[in-house]
Amino acid sequence: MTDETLETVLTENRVFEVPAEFAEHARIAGMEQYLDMARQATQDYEGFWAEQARQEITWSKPFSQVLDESNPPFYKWFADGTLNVSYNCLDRHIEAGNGDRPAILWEGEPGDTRNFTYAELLEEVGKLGNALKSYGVEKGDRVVIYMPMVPEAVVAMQACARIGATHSVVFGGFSAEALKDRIEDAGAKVVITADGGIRGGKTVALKKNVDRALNEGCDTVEHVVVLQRAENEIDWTEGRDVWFREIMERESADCAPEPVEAEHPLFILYTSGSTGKPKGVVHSSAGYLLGAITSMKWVFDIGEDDVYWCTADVGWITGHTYIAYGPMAVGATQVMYEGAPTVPDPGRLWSIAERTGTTVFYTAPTAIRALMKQGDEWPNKHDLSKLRLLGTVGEPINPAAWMWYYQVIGGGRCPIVDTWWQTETGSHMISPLPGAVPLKPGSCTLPLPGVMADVVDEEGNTVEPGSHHGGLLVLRRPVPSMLRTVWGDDQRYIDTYWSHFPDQYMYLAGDSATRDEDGYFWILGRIDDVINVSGHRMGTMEVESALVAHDKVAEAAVVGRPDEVKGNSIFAFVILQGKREDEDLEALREALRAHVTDEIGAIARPDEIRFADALPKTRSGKIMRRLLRTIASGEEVTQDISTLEDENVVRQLQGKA
Ligand code: 6R9
Repeated sequence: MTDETLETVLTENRVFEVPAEFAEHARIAGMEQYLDMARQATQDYEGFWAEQARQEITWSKPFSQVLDESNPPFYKWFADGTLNVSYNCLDRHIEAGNGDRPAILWEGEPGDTRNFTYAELLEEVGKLGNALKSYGVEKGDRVVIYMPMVPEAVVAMQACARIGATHSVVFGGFSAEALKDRIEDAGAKVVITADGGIRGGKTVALKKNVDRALNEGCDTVEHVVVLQRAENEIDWTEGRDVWFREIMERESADCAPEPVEAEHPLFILYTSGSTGKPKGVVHSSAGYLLGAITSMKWVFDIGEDDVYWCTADVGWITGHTYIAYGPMAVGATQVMYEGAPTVPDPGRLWSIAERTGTTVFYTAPTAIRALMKQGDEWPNKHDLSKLRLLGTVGEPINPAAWMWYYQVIGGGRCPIVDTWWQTETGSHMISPLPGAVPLKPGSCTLPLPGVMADVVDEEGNTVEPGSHHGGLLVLRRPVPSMLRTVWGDDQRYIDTYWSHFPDQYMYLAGDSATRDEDGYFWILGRIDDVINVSGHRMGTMEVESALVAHDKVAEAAVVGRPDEVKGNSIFAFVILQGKREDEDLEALREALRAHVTDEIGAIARPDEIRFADALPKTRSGKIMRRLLRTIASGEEVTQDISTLEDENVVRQLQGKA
């Protein structure tokens, strides 16, 4: 934890009560109701979740078992029940007479728009489901989705769910190399992609990346389904590649939803960890869906009159739970936007919010900070009076950005739900329920009912709220929506999340946190070598391995440096194979940045690269990362560097020698 964050936590004492007008219409209104639910969950944990699961999910076959803890930490929820997630997201709304309800109001970056009702979406999903089946995709087979932010990305995910295939969405900003690793790890049979995506006025060459990935391996892939979006020129492999719209034309929309077991893997989503290799986080069907539904209702307070908008990309967990599944499962109307928030000007999001009458808006602190920098004039040009609830996710929000969001965007009338959760937890874990819990800027406040979050010391003992000490953020009980394993690597699942405390199974989130005297949680940061860049997790080891893969690099160490907009920026210290004097360092910096972009994607591109003769290491050979973080932030080095082998290295790393 940085001293600065702890400082904020200890000095931020503003409290924003629930606006009476909001509480009046809220699903969960008043602290009493929240506490009541939380109490019920504590008293009868399984009973609480079983009741939610019976109420919120339409089952093909009802479950009789609730939580199976016989083989920890491989927990199972509702294991003898069967269901179909796509049925729960589409058919059941249509059967209830809501087929004409708008499901997706989509807007492309150039300004083109397309809307889908629930009935129209089901047709698309059915056709694609049938097409996938015609390519031999069966229940349990993996399909990789590498798409821009178009409605077809959601259609693709739902189509997999419909036939029981397990999807793995790869963010469109990842490189061919990163895509290849994920396709191979998942062993995908089909890849669904587009010719190109449109972002920031540029075309992202998705199909080209797929071709490159497939040329280098990925032997399991039999077909590539290509949506035409950017109309850029692409290569074509006859027999393997097929056009999305062509296959849709020939398929029937009639595709029966395949009932699957509650624990059937709905998807795999790769995320960064402490090692160089991304982890394939595996999510279940029923437990995951349940978390998506309950949080849509409790946290987003979603109702029939809402127009909901989550600005995340479907390539991240937020886009999975809060675009592709959650809003669909509760039958909401949602906005989906393809492009950059600043095209054609920094008022784009506010203009879309005005035109669509957005009522619930969910975005990341990094976006808020970036738009805040552009000035109030942009939001002020638009009528945002329909907004009633705002949300944030991805990283701690600093109080200044919180206040701007609250006042300038929310007009001082909309609660802000600061939602703490992770790829691994599948859905919100700690967040205000907006009609019940008073807000404090910068705090994600209290756990949702049924979430046994705690802050503990190294031995696993609770750190008392109000003690002004930080600790490890844990979940004391498994929740229905959390990951089931790491794809193909059960041991890594055990080691990463469940092995920290010797005699007990507690889920280790990998964040540090503290609680104030009201029991409010304040997230302080990661405890592992993961940095948070623009709300996205980036493993420092991943960037380091990309750098050392370059033939001029001998060694590299990557740390995060506090950044006003991104939260953290990527700072790399690089040791060359040859002599520094022999290189054009500026050109090499550019080459290394391009190299990392090629290996991982633009999100991993180092903002700063500093060359030195050696890295600071202890006598036992460990890289002194804390020292590197101090140096990267430009702060004075006050740490004890006497264990350092060569003290002169510090001056070099500071750029002074
Ligand atoms: C949903 C998502 C998870 C990590 C998590 C934490 C950070 C997310 C936060 C937050 C403070 C919040 N994080 N939400 N920190 N306040 N409201 O972001 O998933 O990409 O897996 O990242 O992000 O460090 O551990 P993911």
